[in-house]
Amino acid sequence: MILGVSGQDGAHLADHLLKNGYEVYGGFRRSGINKLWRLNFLKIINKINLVEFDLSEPQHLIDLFKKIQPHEIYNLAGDSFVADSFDHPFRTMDTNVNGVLNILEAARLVTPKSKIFFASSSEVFGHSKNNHGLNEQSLKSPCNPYGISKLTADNFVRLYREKFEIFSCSGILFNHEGPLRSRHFVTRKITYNFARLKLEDNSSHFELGNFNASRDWGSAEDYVQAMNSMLTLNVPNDFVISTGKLTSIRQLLTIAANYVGFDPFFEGSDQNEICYDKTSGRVLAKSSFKYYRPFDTEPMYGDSSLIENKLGWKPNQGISDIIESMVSADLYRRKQGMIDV
Ligand code: GDR
Repeated sequence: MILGVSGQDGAHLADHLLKNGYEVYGGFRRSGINKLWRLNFLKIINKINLVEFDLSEPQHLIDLFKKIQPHEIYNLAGDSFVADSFDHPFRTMDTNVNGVLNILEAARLVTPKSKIFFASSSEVFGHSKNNHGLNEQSLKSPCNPYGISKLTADNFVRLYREKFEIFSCSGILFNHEGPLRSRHFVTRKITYNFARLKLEDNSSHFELGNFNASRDWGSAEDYVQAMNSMLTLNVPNDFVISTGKLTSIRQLLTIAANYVGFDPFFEGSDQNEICYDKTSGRVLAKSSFKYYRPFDTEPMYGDSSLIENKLGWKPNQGISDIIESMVSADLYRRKQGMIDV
């Protein structure tokens, strides 16, 4: 059972589980009905048993688990946009902490033998002093409401594991991207706009925040495989899932621009930086104060040696593969006029 099947990770995980012979129940929120485009894009919508769910209703989850009796539960639902969490701290805590607690309680009462995966985040590390090569033991010091909500949820996941012997574990996921990413996130914003700039000669440039911002970016397709393999263990454990490599926004722009045939050239700095096409002189992207985060997380990268040693998982796709596949999907969907928000 995947809670949050309509999101990027939910769709990829459903696809992965179906390919491995699972019967998949996909939980989606009533308000998410218009977001099922990902399942259509992967051509799996008719292979999943879709069920409505509500993380905020404990009794609803209890009834659902009673009816379905899931062997494995993946919680990929919740608030995921870090910048928004400053404007909605209560909602973030409610969804990401109470939602997790409701799942743990429902499983404890109804299906105590279910194995449960929870999606946590590299944002739990926040302002760690040494933020290079972060692993399961590194200091956790979140610096935004989203990171605090994820760390609190991780503590409940561990508590239920230790006190109630529930098989519950957290994947501490660094950024992970792919063609099914929503446009709120910077990688997809870039690939969506380069497809637009490529297909429409007269279209205008787009704006981003800080070109120097960098992240440890992996592939969502790779990361859902790690989630699934974590539930094959006999004893649950939390794992960091990352690539160990940092890439800046400027590098992402370069990869996407080259892929569609532009010759990217950067001028200026900070909030005045501009990315041009050197050949035509056309402005492609500009940095703008509007998209700067007042409290952005410092660049950090992970160390996934533990999951590699214990489960043999390691990332397959590099950042160029990921960005190129995203631009390619955006070009295709734009040409087809498909809905993909
Ligand atoms: P993040 O992803 O906050 O790391 O969270 P996002 O893609 O939003 O930002 C990554 C970095 O890019 C910078 N940036 C911009 N970001 C957005 N969205 N839009 C812009 O125009 C822009 N310009 C620059 C940001 O400041 C930031 O430094 C993701 C989510 O998937 C979380 O749910 C997950 O937990 C973490 O990754 C790990």
